[in-house]
Amino acid sequence: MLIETLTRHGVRHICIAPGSRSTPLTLAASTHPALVCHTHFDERGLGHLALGLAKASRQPVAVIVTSGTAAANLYPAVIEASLTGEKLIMLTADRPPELIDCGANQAIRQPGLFSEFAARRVDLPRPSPDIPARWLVCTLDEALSAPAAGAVHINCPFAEPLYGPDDAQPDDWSLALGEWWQSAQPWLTRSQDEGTAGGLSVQADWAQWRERKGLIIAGRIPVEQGARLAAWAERLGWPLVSDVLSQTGQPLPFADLWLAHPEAQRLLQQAELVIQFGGSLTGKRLLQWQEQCRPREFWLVDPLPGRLDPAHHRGRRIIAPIGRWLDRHPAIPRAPWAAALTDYVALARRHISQGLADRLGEAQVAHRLNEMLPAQGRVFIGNSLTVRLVDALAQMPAGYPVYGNRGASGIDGLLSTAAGVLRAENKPLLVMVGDLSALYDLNALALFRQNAGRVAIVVINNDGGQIFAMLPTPESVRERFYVMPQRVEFRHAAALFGLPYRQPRTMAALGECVNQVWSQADTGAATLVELNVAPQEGAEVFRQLVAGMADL
Ligand SMILES: Cc1ncc(C[n+]2csc(CCOP(=O)(O)OP(=O)(O)O)c2C)c(N)n1
Ligand SMILES: [Mg+2]
Repeated sequence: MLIETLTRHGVRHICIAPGSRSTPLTLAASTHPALVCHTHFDERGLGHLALGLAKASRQPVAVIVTSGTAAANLYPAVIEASLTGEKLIMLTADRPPELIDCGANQAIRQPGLFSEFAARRVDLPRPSPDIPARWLVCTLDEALSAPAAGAVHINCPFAEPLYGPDDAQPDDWSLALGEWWQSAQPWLTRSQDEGTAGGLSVQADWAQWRERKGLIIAGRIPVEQGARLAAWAERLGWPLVSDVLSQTGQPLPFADLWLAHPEAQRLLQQAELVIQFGGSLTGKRLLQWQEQCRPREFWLVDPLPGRLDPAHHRGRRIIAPIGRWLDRHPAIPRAPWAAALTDYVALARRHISQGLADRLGEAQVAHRLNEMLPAQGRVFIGNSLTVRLVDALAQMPAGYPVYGNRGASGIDGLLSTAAGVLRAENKPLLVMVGDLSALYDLNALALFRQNAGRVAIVVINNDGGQIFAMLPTPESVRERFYVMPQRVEFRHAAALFGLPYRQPRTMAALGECVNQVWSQADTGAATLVELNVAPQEGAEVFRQLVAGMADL
């Protein structure tokens, strides 16, 4: 019944790890016709797999794990979802109360395990005929339809026997729900009267503001809204400075470089209104500019609650879906007021091509990323240097879905999250991660053995966390305590999981290699592509590009 209730809230994907205590949940999920079951033996990866599925499908995704540390391993995914808003439903099987705190095996205190990071929490009692079924569906419906973004934690104690009859056999207790079983609706539907204007308030002074000099910052934005935002900004004649996850097509690309130019900064200071859509800005110069700008008004529009503005601007925090907000705030055609910015973009573009030698390197790969993207595909970009270089040096096509984990920016579940993105839509997928990130989540390669879409996993092996070579880490201890080079070759990892492996040595060979993946007849296993690059070169080239930009 619990599993049936989930489907009434749009759950289609459910991720299951092995365990005995979770048997009633697992068996109910496995026989439910509306559910696609995904499995993984590692709960940390499983949580991230669900996160990726939720990102790309935009639906709530459920997870089933057994009791003990299995449940605790979902923590990183719960935290990431709390920051980026995906709806995850974590079903943690538990022992009944009489087996807690008394030395019973695999029994820990699970209620409240995720603390403030769970958006909602339901501590179920053990199943009992004394508690009516309508209580259970009502309680779950209420928790699952709550507007809070992030993970719902449902702790489910089960006493033995665990292998008895399940939901599939109707009994008097569940039959008490009557016609609910035949319907497709929740027992309790929830609606909130959101007031006037189609549930969205309009900024009363918008008609005046749109006549002035505005500037738009685009952070992380859902894919179909990025291109719309770009069109809206263009009509207004307002510059749009966008992050790698903005999906806007970055009409003014390479912002992390051209913002290093003092004249470009001065020009932007003329903006009277700055509107930021989406949080999580990646580029250092953009973050710095956003922090120090003092427009007459600063608005931040995003459906997620919370401030989302580390610079604590005085202004308006507007909680609204971006597309609907744009509908309510129509643009009027105006001539661009900062047209000279395109000169700085051109300057940055020339500066990049002059600064990058024609050989295989991280910065080169980032700059030419869109040549490698599969048609109608998706790209998942790992953290650390990878995302910074792509943010600064690439121009992603408008509306091309770009994914990443930029909430808490962990390197602990990137491959698993990418596997979730893949499984949500089965489109071709390019994954790009650093070597330590890949090692961290190595057993996620088990999720890439059988795929319905073509996949290339590009591991940029610069021998350790070379982001730390870009930061002012103390040189004497940099290698030992920060970079931690592992001197590994990923050929062996690919072999362990039976994945095809490539190790291109030139940019041309890399291009050929990924194109081969996109054009191969069979899907099947993902190809692991290892790029061995000079360890500190990516960080160093980037540092030089930024430094040189200021002098142009
Ligand atoms: C779970 C987690 N632990 C530690 C960090 C801190 N951290 C950020 S980047 C990084 C190094 C990543 O190395 P790699 O994946 O090789 O990327 P590179 O720096 O070489 O681009 C570390 C340890 C983190 N973000 N997440
Ligand atoms: Mg690295």
